[in-house]
Amino acid sequence: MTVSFRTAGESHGPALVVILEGIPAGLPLLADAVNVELARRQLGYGRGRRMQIESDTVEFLSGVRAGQTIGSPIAMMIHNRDWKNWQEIMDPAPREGDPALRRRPVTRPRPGHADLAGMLKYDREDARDILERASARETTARVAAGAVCRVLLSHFGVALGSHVVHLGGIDATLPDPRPSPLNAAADPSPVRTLDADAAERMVAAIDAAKASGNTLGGIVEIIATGLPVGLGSHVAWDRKLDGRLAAALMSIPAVKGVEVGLGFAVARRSGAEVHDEVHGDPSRVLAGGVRRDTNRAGGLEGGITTGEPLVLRAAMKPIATLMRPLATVDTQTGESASAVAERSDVTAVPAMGVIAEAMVAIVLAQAWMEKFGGDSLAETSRNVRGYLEQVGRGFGRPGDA
Ligand code: EPS
Repeated sequence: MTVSFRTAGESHGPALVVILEGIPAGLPLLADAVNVELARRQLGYGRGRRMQIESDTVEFLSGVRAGQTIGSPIAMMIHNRDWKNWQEIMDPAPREGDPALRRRPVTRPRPGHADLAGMLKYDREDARDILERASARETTARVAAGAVCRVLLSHFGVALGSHVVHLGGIDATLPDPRPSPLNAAADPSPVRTLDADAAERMVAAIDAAKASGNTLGGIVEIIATGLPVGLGSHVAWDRKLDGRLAAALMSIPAVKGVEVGLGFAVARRSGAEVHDEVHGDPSRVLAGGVRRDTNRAGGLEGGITTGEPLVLRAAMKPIATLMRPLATVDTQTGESASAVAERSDVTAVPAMGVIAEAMVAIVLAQAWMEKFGGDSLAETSRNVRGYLEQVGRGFGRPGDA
């Protein structure tokens, strides 16, 4: 059994739901562990009024009893408070007088959004049928699934964090080493960055973008520590963990690029400036009894974790809803028009970091359960202990027969 999940729900529908499978029985799990992550996702300077309407909390519908998982699918629901304002427009049942009553169709698709390609593909005359699901509101349900995966990983000493390294043309100066725990340092910042001076300039850039009806993108770094060597595999393309992490991050709305370790910079350096030299170090059990001088590989070699911190970056384009709209075509008339300008965010880069942590947690939990298996937490723990005993023995020492 591996870990899998599926979300459902529209941005202005009654609720978002997610079903998460493959979490072993016996994992202590309280709603608070999910709610903390949902709250983190709602923060960040540059969000629109919607975040004042919502106050996301999870309801467990199945899979958890008396504060523990029971091995069955974990179904979670998060209500959309804004739904009360959209009941007529989002009503699943036809209403008298349709379609006139349900007017306000969106026919001026936003360049850069799923609106236009989605309308053509799904043969819909109202872009709302596309944008409701394409909305980043859906990431709430992913963060809920990621929060549970995070609880599983943290049981084994794996910690995840993220911070904003670039926003709207402003680079943060990065402390080396990064603070630990990372989120305790990043979360208090209004833009989740570790550089207070850059944060001020980022906030000013967001204000300026808002004043001119524009939007901003940025880059976040995600770090996972405490992983053992050996998650993922080199043996098949779809088992390589770097590819799976990149796919998961690229699936986040508006993410357009992913880097592992040095990322694109590797192409400009020689081999001696890219690869991490290795020495024996029996004290480093998680890394298999070795130490690397550097971690330019970002914790992955051959699609397998090395036991060094996993370091990823995700780049987000500016949000496609501009209050000073771009040129588009009106799909009802075929005439040139200005794109629809609905209430939205100026930037959601700080939130994207939280969502990226969730996606990374889900992929790592998948890889964890593939590697160690187990229907109960006790069984998984036994398997982890046995494996760490094996790799912790290091090289040049006798193993089991
Ligand atoms: C979004 C547009 C805004 C954002 C929304 C994503 O929502 P609305 O159209 O209701 O103002 O606030 O993000 C969320 C609701 C959220 O929870 O992150 C979009 O079009 O993607």
